[in-house]
Amino acid sequence: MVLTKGMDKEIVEYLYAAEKDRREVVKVTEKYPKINFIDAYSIQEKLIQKREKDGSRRIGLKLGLTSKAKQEMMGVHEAIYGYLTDDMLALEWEQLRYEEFIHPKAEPEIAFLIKENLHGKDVTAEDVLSVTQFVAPAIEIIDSRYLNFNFTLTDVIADNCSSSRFFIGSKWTNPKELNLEEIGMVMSKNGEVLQTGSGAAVLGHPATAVAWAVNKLGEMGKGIKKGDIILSGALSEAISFEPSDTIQVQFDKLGTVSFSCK
Ligand code: OOG
Repeated sequence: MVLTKGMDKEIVEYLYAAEKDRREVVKVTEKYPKINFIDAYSIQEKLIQKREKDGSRRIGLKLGLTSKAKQEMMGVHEAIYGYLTDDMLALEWEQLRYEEFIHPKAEPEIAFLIKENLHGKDVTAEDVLSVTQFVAPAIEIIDSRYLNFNFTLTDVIADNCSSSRFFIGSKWTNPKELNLEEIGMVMSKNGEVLQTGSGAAVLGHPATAVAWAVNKLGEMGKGIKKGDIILSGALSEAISFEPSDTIQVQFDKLGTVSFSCK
């Protein structure tokens, strides 16, 4: 860890202000090239603590870079995780206000709704499924605070993995009724299909991705809790959108989730 106390506070303020002011900023590693993943997760934690001081509540986790394609694009071999807070939850029946974002993109995801606490370092996909009450279709809105979504892994972890908003569809299914890796997905914008994918794109199985995050948290004595919502990672590339666009994600068996923007 190369981070000093003054440095972490400065970075947290920098990223927090960028989000509040809806402003793109230069990536953190331009100024602090030596910071590493451990530093980045520590900055992320402090950023969330700052949100909590301002009244937000942690309600779950999100995974990122879970697809091989995205890992190769970034030249990394590991996924990343960030936190979801209650103010990130967006509602399907309300239009998203474009002015609240910097340069948002939408990603298709499968959400896990957790019914029991789960901690450990050897947690498996089966363990995750056994504490999952429901799975649901979801859309994550990512909105990196960095200029043109240009960042290193360290930068994106510090920035809470570009988290911004998320939608959970209204159909909830018992995961035992499905083979999540076989679920197909089609994402369209204004009726035009732009992305397709399958559950297997998420580290082979979305529950494997969640197990990875639980084990990673386990290294720090943390875990996931009853009531958590977990976004298991994008099934395809993200797509950008503008005011008056409508994005729809249709999953085989899992249902549909959509939003429009104004
Ligand atoms: C990082 C977050 C990506 C995912 O599911 O891969 C992500 C980014 O591309 O901004 O959430």
